[in-house]
Amino acid sequence: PASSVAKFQDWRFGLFVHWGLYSLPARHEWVKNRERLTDEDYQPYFDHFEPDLYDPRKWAAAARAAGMKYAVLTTKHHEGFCLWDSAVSDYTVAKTPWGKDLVGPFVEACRAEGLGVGFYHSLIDWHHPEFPIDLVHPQRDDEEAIAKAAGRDVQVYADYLHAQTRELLTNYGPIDIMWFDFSYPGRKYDDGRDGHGKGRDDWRSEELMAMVRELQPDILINDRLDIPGDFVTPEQYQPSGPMQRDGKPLIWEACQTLNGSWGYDRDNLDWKSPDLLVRMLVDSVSKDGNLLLNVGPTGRGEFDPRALDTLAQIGEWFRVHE
Ligand code: FUL
Repeated sequence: PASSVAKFQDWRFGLFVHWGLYSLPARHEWVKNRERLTDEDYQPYFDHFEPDLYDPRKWAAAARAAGMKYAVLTTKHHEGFCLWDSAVSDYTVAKTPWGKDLVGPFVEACRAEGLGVGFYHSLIDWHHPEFPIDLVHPQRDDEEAIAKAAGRDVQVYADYLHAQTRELLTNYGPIDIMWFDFSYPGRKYDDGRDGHGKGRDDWRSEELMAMVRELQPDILINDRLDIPGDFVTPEQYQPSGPMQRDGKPLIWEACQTLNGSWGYDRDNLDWKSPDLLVRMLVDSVSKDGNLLLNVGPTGRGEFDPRALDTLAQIGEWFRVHE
């Protein structure tokens, strides 16, 4: 709806939060993939997931003070771990030592701070038993795993995806943004074999989008379902001007990291300066877009002091210039 678009464009600046089991190894949210980790290798992060420092009111307050107007949380990233107590999965926070929902307190904290709320949800799932081993799967080089996975049915996974999306958009009140993520296209192996890349037919994207709109009539949906959405999502780059397609303006939101990684990456020292980030924000706004700036909380659930300091300095820029 036009009113949701107007609100979104008025917000301009949001917080992206990438949080999951990968926050424990603290070396990029693709760690399972990059290091070809098996479910078994990855299990210790699940068994030790206990974010005792989690206080989303602190996150929301830091976002607000930085001039941000909305926040988008990863309810599930590619690793498949669910930050809420999903009825259709055991691979959830409810089954870890922490034992309770993380999404509800996040939504409440954002609302209390006057922030809009969005859910990032991965269409990729490196844990689900029916998610095919495609060319970009952690087990892509493991012949035995590939042979075992031969009969996997992505439609069973799609049912799961739809059921989880329904839970998320039913149980937490009004949600402003649904940010689906699929980051690699369907491809074939060099010898022509199907690489099991996925797209709209695998996710049943039209049906999924219709359900999202039915459950949350005012929501905005991004463009990563392999069908057009309400806004487009340039990732880690700034477009050269106002974005458009066929001569018509597009609603857009650039997403950017603090240091190149979305998940907490403790030893990565490549931090963008607050000055550069302010320039990125000004650049986005001057081109009629939004900026969604990411923080990857630690495994214990707090923002790294370097992230907090950066947010505070952006807030200081607002204080001086607003
Ligand atoms: C990408 C994902 O693969 C990254 O891990 C991150 O979530 C980014 C925002 O989208 O496509």
